[in-house]
Amino acid sequence: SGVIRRADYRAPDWLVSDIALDFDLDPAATQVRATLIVTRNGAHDAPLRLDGDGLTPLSVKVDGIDTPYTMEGGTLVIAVPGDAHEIETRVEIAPAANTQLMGLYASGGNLCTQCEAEGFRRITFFPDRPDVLSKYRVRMTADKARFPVLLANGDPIASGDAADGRHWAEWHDPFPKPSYLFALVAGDLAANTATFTTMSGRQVTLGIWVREKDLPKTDHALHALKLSMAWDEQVYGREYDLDVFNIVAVDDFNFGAMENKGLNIFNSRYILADPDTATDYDYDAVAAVVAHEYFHNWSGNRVTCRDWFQLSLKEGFTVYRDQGFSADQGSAAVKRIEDVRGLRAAQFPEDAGPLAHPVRPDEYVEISNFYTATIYNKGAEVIRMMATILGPQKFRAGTDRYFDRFDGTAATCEDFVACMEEASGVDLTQFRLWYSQAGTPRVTASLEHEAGSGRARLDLRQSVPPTPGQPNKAPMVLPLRIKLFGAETAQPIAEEQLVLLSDGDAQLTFDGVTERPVLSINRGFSAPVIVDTNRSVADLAFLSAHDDDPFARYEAMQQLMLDTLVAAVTHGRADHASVIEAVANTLADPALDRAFVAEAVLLPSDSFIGDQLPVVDPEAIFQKREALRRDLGKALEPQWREAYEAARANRFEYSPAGKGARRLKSVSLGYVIASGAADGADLAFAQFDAADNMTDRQGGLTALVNSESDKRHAALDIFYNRYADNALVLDKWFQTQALATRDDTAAAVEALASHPDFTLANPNRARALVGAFAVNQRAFHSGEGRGYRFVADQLIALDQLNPQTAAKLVPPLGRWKRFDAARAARMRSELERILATPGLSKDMTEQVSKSLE
Ligand code: BAL
Ligand code: ZN
Repeated sequence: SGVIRRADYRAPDWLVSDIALDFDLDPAATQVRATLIVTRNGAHDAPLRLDGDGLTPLSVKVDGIDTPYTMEGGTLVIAVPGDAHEIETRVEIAPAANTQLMGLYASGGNLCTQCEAEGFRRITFFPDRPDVLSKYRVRMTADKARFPVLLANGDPIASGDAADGRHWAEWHDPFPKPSYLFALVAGDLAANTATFTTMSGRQVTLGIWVREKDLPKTDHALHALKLSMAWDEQVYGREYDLDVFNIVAVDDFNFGAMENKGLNIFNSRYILADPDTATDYDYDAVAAVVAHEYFHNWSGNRVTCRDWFQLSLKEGFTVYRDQGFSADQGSAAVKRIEDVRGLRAAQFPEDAGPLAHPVRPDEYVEISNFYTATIYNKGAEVIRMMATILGPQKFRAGTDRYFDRFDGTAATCEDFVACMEEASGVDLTQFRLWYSQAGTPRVTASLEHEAGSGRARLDLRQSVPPTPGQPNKAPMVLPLRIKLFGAETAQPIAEEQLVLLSDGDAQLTFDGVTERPVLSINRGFSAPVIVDTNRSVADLAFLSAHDDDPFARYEAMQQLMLDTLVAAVTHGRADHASVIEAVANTLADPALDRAFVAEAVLLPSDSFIGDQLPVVDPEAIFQKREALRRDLGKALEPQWREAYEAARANRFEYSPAGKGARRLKSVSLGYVIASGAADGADLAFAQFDAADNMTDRQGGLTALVNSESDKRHAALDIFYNRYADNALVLDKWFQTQALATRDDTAAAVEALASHPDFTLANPNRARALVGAFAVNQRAFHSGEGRGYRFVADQLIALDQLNPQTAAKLVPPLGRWKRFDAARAARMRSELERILATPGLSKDMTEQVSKSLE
């Protein structure tokens, strides 16, 4: 059945201590010679099996002698007599024909690699599993004019000219690594370089390699790299270990970036940034991804994963690390809000749907399908909870122990947790359920106050929902930061405490409570759970004005908005007064930073509102949300204009304050337009036209594209022409239209699929149009299945080129159970049509068949 199970893990039969790779590079036909030093691992007589995918051996030698072999599917099987041998294989591959973007491929005329998870087997025969660690020596020969720069992992050793206008370079990586971290790049590239001095005084040469014309856009990434290197020394005591650290940006990339040892390869969208082409969001993302990949040098590379079931060992931990880095660069509160918003947008629906899986999965068909929000973002929350439970010193003692003990080896999630326990003395036995049980836990919290006795009682109850393959769940350890405030005095009744809810239910009592208490719970989002409380509108409004935990304050406002919108969708109520008052108070509070205000006054997204309802009604949600937006816009129009004007005069500066001002400006503009003000479209066009940065320009464009104003056509044309030669900005042009809230979005998106600049061959472009449209809840679900058909057609076509990227776009169609019967039937029938496509990839087959269950 092709299912790989965690329980079946066995240590490798053969180890490879060293590998020498010799590449004769050519886009059409690259020759690869690999020389492996292999040793038998344990007492067994199994043959040597080397994974291959689409490879045909040109020759196979054992200890220098041509040797017979067999092929089992793609795997090369060689019966070898002894316990230690030198194996040499030769293959020819065609990078230019590689549309999957896995293995060695061509992008923008350059050659590059992507090997995680199982791309190395598309380059050469090898035991392509993360627990086989080898020292790599790489020699590349290529046409010097076409590929003047030759890079690989580790440190450069030697280079020189060869015959016929060719040249060569040799690189050596002294750190044993798994094959998924192998990389090479050959291209016409220029570098922005700098030197970093590590904490022990070693000099490291940093290089960000891009097309020459993009060099001016690399300063932000280079700066972020230096900050990351210093941060990892200060916060985790981790130092860089090679003489060079190179990053290469490429336009065609499945992931965001890849942490190959000493040679990170990035999707160019996470490297290139300047004010004219990158939004504040892009700037933040560049810094976060640069940090993330850099941090992998320890959490991923020096200590890697035993098998792919342990993927969250490196990804969850590294996301937690990059979140901490970003929090330290700007507003920690806003960063937490952004991260939780992201978790709720991507991971909560995943955990509630057909593709739900534990942070440490038990089985998979195609590992590429498990680079998910659960592995990454829920995984990061699991690490965060351990840090919360242990406290900073013990957590740091735990990470020190983990890095020291497992350096140079392939570890498991269990190893990490055991280090945390040993370093802290805290028993994490029950906590481990976070690794094995899928589904978002739900907490019910109800606070009762007896004015007579002055006693308050908080009842807590938890439940973990069933998920595929896991019908019954045990209670988990939920770290809940809790505080009570007095409704009259706004003073704390009880100081914050960390409650570890580990039973199905628990009671807490508070004595001497002389005024009505208001509950602040899951402060800082201390546990990644859904909390239902019996808090009234008045309580939520109170917290939105007085809670001293910024996240809890934001959360109270969100809950107030959600309750209002859910009541509107469910019962047709339109009581907007409380939300308007709470938003007015927040806007008027001079103590709050602008970025926080912008987050707090933003309504929950259509899809998050849908997640609260038993059956999602996309049109009703959209209309009720628009009605609240309109009322907020009208009631507070002077305040929105004031907030807008206050931010307008600022010149661009990338800083937390500048970003906050721009964010509030765009949000305010949205509300001014929502109010129906006659000058709304003019304001938006003026902002679009006069902008000195992409955040404002795209903000103006988005407002126009969502409107009925004729100016939207002119703005789209101007934008297109201005950035016609910039692929990353054209992605924004496609995406803004795919996310539009207009009635005709589905038709517009279909037309855009025939635009000369649209291509499925580039993952960023495919995601910008197809991926964005599929998460535009109202547009995707409009038109009696038109949106579903369009997306299914695109996925079928994309699967032919790039199964990994296609399979990642399946989840919106897989959410059919959340919709009414007519929509569900149409969505299912598109999934069935995809599944019936001849030659469908393993990636798509797994995602689609699970989505139909
Ligand atoms: N390891 C794949 C890309 C990333 O998570 O960094
Ligand atoms: Zn990662």
